[in-house]
Amino acid sequence: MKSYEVNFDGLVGPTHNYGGLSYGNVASQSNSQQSSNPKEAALQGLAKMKALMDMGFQQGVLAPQERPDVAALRRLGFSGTDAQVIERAAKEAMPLLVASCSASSMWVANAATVSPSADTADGRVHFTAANLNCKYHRSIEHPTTSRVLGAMFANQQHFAHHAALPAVVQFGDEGAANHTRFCREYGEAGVEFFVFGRSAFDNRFPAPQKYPARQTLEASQAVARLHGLRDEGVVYAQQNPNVIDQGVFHNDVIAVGNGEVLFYHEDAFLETDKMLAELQGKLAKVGGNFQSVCVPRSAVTVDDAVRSYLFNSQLLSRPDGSMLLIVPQECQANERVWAYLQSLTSSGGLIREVKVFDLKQSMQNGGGPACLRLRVALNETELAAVNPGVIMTAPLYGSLTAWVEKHYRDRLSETDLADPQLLLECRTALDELTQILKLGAVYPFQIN
Ligand code: SUG
Repeated sequence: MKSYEVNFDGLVGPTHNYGGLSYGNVASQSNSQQSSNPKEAALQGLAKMKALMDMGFQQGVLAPQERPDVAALRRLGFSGTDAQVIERAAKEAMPLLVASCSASSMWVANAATVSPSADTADGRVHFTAANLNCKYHRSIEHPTTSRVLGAMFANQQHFAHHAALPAVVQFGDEGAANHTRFCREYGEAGVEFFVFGRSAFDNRFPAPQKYPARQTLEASQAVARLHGLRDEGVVYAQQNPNVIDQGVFHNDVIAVGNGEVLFYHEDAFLETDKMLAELQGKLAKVGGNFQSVCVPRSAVTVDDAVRSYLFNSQLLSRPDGSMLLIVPQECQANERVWAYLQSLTSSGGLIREVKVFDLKQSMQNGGGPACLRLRVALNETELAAVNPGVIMTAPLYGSLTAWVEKHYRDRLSETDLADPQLLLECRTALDELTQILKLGAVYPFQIN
């Protein structure tokens, strides 16, 4: 049976703004308080989806969340009408209002961890929504994420959904941003690679000194158990705490994998040789030939990687077996990174082509091409069971761009977030979106 990797990209929501909310994420910190352009952000994301679809890749779309999150503000003690809740929060606790307005659900690599059916004990595709427990503005995403994923993958025979792990720091889980899967074919059993930043219960593992390690070993292990993965199909590795302290807040800022290939920076991991040997051995057991491409620090520094997001690229398999790398334009702007990419694609290896995208609006909050997509490997039967409303087509692209043009502002600054009108605009837009994507009622304002 045919199988595919389907990229579901997060559609940027109408409140996209630069709140400076993510300590440890260099871009989020350095662009704090700048005014944003939500319309441009959404169109940049849609252009990437369209381009991948036009290149023949399977592409889907994942809906943004309801923001401002009035229900979250109510849980923090703000009361009255929805407009009063927003006005009071603006007056008494602006940082909480900013957090409740974040469009961070666009970075759907953090929405969930997904295991394809070929890896799981019950032969279903498993999803565990990420608790994103490290940052308040992201910790409020998972209930809606679960409802949206449930509406997209609504067939119990093929899809199993797990609620987010307990919302405490010991089980900090950032979803697919710290998870990669290696395989020969997407529909065949593979090796799932979980990368953690620290251990919550075992102090033999070193931890970063400056910035938080968002993903714990214990969270990764819990997800592997929930999904029914075999020990022989799982490899755990620790992220180098020194690179977390340099701004590598997720593993997908320093490594990306696809098929049988891991593309990574020399400083990405601890005990790299042991990890590579385990990946090689376990992939060989399912008939795969593991290959790694290490980018030396002499060619690209960790700082270059953080600024350019070289590794936050999408590594895609083409029908002839070669691979294509989708990178943000910041890679072209960095001389060393661009020179490295030229040498990589001309070296006769598997990665033959680089395509550059302008995702500046998202990049300025630390989200590159890979952050914006959730990969779901599906066989033909499973793909047919996905809600067809969320699969990208030329008409859907047309509807979504028209929807963005109609509803989105082209400038948003912190003071705009206090405008109750923004809430009404967002709800009107999202109500229409659920009809376009045929999701049913998934937002709190549609349910309560
Ligand atoms: O969680 N930025 C996101 C970026 C997530 C990128 N995702 C992956 N690497 N997979 C984060 O730090 C910034 C929001 C603000 O500051 O307004 C933010 O949440």
